[in-house]
Amino acid sequence: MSNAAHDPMMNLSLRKVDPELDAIFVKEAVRQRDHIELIASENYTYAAVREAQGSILTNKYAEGLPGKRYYAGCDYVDEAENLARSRALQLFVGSEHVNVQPHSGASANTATFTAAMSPGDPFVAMSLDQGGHLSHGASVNISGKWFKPTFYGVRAEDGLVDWDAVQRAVDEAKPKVVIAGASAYPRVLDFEKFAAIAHAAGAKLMVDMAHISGVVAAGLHPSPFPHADYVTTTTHKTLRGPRGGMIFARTDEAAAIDRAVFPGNQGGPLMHVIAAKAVAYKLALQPEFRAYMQRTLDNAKALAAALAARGFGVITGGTDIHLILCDVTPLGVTGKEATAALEAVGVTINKNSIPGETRSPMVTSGVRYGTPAATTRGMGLAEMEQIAQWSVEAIAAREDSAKLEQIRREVVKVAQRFPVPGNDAAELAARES
Ligand code: DSN
Repeated sequence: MSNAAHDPMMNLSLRKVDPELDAIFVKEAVRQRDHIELIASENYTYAAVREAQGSILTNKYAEGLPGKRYYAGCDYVDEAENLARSRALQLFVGSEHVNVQPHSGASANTATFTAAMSPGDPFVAMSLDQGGHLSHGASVNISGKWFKPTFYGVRAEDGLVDWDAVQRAVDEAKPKVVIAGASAYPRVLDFEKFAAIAHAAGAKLMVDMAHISGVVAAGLHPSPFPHADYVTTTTHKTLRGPRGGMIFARTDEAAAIDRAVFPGNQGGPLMHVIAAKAVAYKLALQPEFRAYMQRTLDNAKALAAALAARGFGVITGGTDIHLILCDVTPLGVTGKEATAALEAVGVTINKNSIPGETRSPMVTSGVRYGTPAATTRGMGLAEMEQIAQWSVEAIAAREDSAKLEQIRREVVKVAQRFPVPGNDAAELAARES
């Protein structure tokens, strides 16, 4: 009996099985087509990555590591995971060991914490409101509940890492781990200097390169290797792979990291996602990826300059990477108001705290822009200038719905000139309600 005869639902398309959900996909595809995506942590992944991520590898359980699984039938998923591992090590020159199983950046961080520390142990990290990440010790996160963070930040006068504060935090806390890495820091992080401070205090250096892993892979940001003892990352931001995480470690920390991922923090790895990571790493090794990353950084510099020219308070005066942090109070708005005005015209950014922040995280004085997604669509310097102009116009017109609608139509026209990978424009137009 064929599977279709046994259960006719097995081989039907999403459109046939679940029109309600399919209609949501169409709406999201239209949103992606008609909006300009400038959230610094987002990107559009490759067709080949989506193919691997939607593949039959989702059917397989494979607890353990290649060659050492708890289930039979893992020969081929072992091959896929080994490809992901060897390509990751090739991509990040100087790395020694990698675990490609973490489901996300936050779970990679939690696993690393549990490998490197015991509950109650002290560590040092950049505070969330100065550019750090939730999983680096925020009181609402497991990292802040189970471990003991002491924070450093950036200097109020120039927005750059406050090295005196880093040293002070290390002297006071006597940490097991120092974390370097941020979600809203637009400049190069000096990993060598972080390593010198951490190691002199007998601490391990953990670098969270989630935002910049694509920039590092392309050789356009100094590498955390060989300075860091642990390096965590997501795989879907500048690296442009599937949504997920991974952890690099020195050889002598390899077993502890592997145990912390499984069985410490996770059960079965997502083999379809691991296969998709392998595809993304292969593509990141190509010269086209380096060229893409260079265009992303060129766009970010151009956008920072164009925003500054229109009155945005660009923190640190510019950017070295793919993201820009701005104080919007010189324009007479909060981060929340600026984000809402831009969303109304189809330009998607996020509100963000800025150094010396006085407002709550739900309001903020700043916004964050990023260029990885728009650059993947093919946008360039002219579009960056245009985005800055729309930004200032939308903020000025935030109470004027007719003007906002006029800008939104201009945004849609430009956005549709740059197709979203995976969106078939003709099919989408036909299905749009
Ligand atoms: N949520 C991501 C960001 O936007 O930076 C970090 O995980």
